[in-house]
Amino acid sequence: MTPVLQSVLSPAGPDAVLLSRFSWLLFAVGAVIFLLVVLLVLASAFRKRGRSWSRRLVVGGGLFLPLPLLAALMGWSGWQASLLTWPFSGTRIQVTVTAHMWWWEVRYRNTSTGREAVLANELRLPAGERVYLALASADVLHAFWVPALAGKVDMVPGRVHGLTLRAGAPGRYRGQCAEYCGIQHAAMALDVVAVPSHEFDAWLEHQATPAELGAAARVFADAGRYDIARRGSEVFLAARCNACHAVRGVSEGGTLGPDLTHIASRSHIAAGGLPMNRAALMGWIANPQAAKPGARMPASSLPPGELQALASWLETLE
Ligand code: HEC
Ligand SMILES: [Cu+2]
Repeated sequence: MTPVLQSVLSPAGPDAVLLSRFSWLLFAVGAVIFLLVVLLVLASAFRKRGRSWSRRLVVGGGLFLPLPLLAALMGWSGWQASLLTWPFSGTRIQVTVTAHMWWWEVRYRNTSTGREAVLANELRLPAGERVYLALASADVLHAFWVPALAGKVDMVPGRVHGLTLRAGAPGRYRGQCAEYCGIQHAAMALDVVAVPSHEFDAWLEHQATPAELGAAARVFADAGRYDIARRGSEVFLAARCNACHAVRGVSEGGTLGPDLTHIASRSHIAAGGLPMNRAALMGWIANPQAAKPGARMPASSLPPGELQALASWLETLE
């Protein structure tokens, strides 16, 4: 896997390649014009009195040179824009990405099997395949931007914007909300992971299955830790985490916060802010405001034993 990438200068999809080539062309032409203008200014500053050629040069260079150049660039940019992937919703995999203050809800629908899967802050794609994204917002203006794969698309409340994305090669890319949406706008990252097609299908099938209550037994071979993890699911319900969070197979319906059914299969929590491990989970659940001031999740005052049981259980939800 390549390192985490969030740069328009390392394009990894057809649209990003087009955009980056076009940006370099604009930069090159702009640099040439700039140099020419500097030369003309110098020439006119050091001209000998009484010579009229420098005036003609400035008029010609300042007017007649830029006009055809800019007109040509405009024509070129229109042509390049027409080559960008047109949103096409007939793809096998369709994903609804809904922006929330300040995290991403990612909902998959496999159009051939009809199966649905919900996760958060991670978008997995089969490499080389076109995937249709329906982009929406649950609250305010946000914008979807994975610089290595495609251009930005605004997410306007009450509307659905289409984007057809294709990652050229397996790898890990990074997306970021690109429209100011409140205090934690900068901490609203999206992990984009492109994997080989067969891996993707197995992954999606797994994400679509409800949480396996016996998973704790498999993960923790020793009985003591297994019991702690089992207790975690009881604490989850008793502490009313399910008012906002769904763990399919345990409690459904909570939609104000991320779906936690397979939270341990992701690399980060809190939209890229914290790594996914038990210590980070315990810190987050005890006081989300410490890591992400303003986050729309209240602190909880669970006794240390219950907090640990809860985090241990979440850690088994792979
Ligand atoms: C009032 C609704 C609400 C309640 C109650 C709530 N949460 Fe949250 N939770 C959220 C929101 C919203 C987020 C997303 C925060 C962000 O990243 O900005 C979140 C994020 C999380 C995350 C990180 C998920 C991810 O994939 O990034 C975990 C884990 C979590 N909550 C666990 C819990 C647990 C355990 C409880 C019960 C003690 C709980 N939450 C109670 C709303 C809630
Ligand atoms: Cu934002």
